[in-house]
Amino acid sequence: MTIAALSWAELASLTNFQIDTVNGVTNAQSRLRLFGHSEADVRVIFYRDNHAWCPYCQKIWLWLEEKQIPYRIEKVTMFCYGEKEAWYKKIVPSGMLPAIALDGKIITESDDILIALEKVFGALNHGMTDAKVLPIRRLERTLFRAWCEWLCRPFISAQHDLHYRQKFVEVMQKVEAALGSTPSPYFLEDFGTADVIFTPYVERMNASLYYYKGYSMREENPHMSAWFDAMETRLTYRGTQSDFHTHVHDLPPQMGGCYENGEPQMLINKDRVDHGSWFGLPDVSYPEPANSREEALQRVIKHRANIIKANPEKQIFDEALRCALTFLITNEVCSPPPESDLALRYLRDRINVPRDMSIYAAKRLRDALEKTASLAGDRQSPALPTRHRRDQDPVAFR
Ligand SMILES: N[C@@H](CCC(=O)N[C@@H](CS)C(=O)NCC(=O)O)C(=O)O
Repeated sequence: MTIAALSWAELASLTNFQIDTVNGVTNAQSRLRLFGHSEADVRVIFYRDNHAWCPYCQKIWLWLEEKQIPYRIEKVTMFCYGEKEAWYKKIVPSGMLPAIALDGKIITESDDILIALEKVFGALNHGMTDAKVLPIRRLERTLFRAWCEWLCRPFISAQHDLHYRQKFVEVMQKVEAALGSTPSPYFLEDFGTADVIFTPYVERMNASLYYYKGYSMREENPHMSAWFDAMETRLTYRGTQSDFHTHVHDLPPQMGGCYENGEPQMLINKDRVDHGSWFGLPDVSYPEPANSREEALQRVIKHRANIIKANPEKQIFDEALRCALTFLITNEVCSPPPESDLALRYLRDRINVPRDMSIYAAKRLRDALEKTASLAGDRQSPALPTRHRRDQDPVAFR
């Protein structure tokens, strides 16, 4: 039994999802964060990348959210997906992100930004220059370099790959020891700056090594696993958290290439991240919220005009998309128009977390798009580009 696609109005009546972007939980859609303060209290403008791909921006974002500092957000295009805004180049000629304006003064370089913010608003527990934090900051950079060497050097041989894997695992053992040295799941006794510093890249390491190397960082390292679980208890982190699918496809143009090792486990992982099932992947471990389908539905309804316009098969996509959303929200099978498999998979491959929606909402939406697409055919859309991501140019969505 299949049902007809619901209309946009019918779909809209099936979601009540709403968030308070200004005073509510951490979210990627907000342009202003007040945490109960008034707009007159805003002293910080935070310039971050439009898609929330930039790791150094996530560091600043998480810190501001944890400290509940009132701030305004200005979103800027990264070179890898579009043209840098002229107004931003006037403020920051290199175009680099992140930056902040603090009482009107522009500051760049994420570490300098945190140090400047600490001077005005106080540290997040142990601060950037604390004697306990400094060695953890150095360890983070050591892990970062070991990750880059393994992931971003062209694959030459299994032996070569194994060499860099071993070097990475050696540093990872030091991270495990550091995490295990306090009773808390965090780097120090309590959550603080050290955890914020580690967050962006371990999230990206977890995704990329799973997909390109068949190595599950979160599952293979018990202290790291407990650290991720603890981070996910924080609504601040959940709001900035991305997923495997987003990261593995946003990293190649940013890193200048990510290289597969072709091992059997890697091939299994890659297929799973690209084609599903997305449930149970080690990119998240907190339980799925009850309203994840409603969230996905609300987000698509809000942006449907642009989502349809950006689709290469826009003529048939309106109905196909309504079919997938009908299935998403009612769990009733809805047959999409013939040959709409490519159009549905085009969107499946471009849902971004947390830019578009939270992690479980994205899993639900990808799942509904894939299941609906499979009723129309088994054609896969062309692989996502790796040198640039201009398919994601925000200009198309303004
Ligand atoms: N050392 C800098 C690094 C910042 C950086 O590499 N930013 C990248 C994005 S993560 C950037 O702005 N690249 C220019 C662009 O992609 O448009 C910091 O810590 O802030």
